[in-house]
Amino acid sequence: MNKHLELSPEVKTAIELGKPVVALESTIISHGMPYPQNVETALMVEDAIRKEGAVPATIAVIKGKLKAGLTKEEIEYLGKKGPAVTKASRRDLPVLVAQNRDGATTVATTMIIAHLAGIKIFATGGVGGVHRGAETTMDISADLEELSRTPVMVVCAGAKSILDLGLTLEYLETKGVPVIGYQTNELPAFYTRVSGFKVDYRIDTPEDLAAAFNAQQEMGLNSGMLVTNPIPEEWSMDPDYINQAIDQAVKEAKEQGIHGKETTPFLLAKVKDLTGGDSLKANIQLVLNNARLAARTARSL
Ligand code: PSU
Ligand code: MN
Repeated sequence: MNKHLELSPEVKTAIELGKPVVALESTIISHGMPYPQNVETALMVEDAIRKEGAVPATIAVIKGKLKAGLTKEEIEYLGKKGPAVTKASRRDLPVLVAQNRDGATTVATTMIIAHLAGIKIFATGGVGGVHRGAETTMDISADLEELSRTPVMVVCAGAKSILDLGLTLEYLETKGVPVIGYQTNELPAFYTRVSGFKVDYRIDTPEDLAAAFNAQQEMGLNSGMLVTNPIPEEWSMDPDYINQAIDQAVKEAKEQGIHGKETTPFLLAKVKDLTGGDSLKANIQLVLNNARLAARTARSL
């Protein structure tokens, strides 16, 4: 085992016995939702995974340790501290670890740590991608690069249209990352079930998702896989309403000169402010939905 890695007793036993384990990220806790809903959601998601017969492994960097499996206290700590916790993507790990610091893991770093721990699947809300205007800013999330090089299946609800979804798909194609629609041919756009873009393949069962991932690994392709699971119909939002809020958020980010790692958290918080509690409710439900699908898929991996 990697010397920087620390597994909780529950996660350690599950991995040793070959039981299904689902990784979860922590930037969604610190930067993705407000307190206390972030902590409530993180704990509900863990429960949902247990109910499906799998073991949840929430991932974060705590005092320089790469942790898979957090205590309730650690989740509460990350949730309460919120954006004051360092948002840790791939490039942040060396310094945080060497200096025994804390970090909330993005999709990229959650994949890295899951893979080090031997966990094959990870559930979250939305992934990072190519930002609107990236042709001049070059703002492209490290999540996409990670998907191309780390063999972990990421179950999400698509990407928010704070991003340029078309360019995000182009980038993933170039990098050889399969984009799968779960029971859909449409790329879901987080709050909505459709985006106007198509996925590469539609797969309809957890068993078939697992088979595709297993084939990828058997061939030694060593890349990740992006499974996009549409938000349940009853929680999906009106596209005009949510897209107006997103356009407004993108405009304000530009006016205020927000850039670098602040961009995504700024946009997430703005969209939430502009739509009150509506988008937060949808967000919570889609994460739960992804956790359940990931747990069922983990059983077949
Ligand atoms: N998109 C969301 N919710 C999130 C994130 C993105 O809808 O919580 C978080 C995830 O942790 C993701 C990160 O990995 O933001 C991407 O940040 P960046 O664009 O700076 O790479
Ligand atoms: Mn960025």
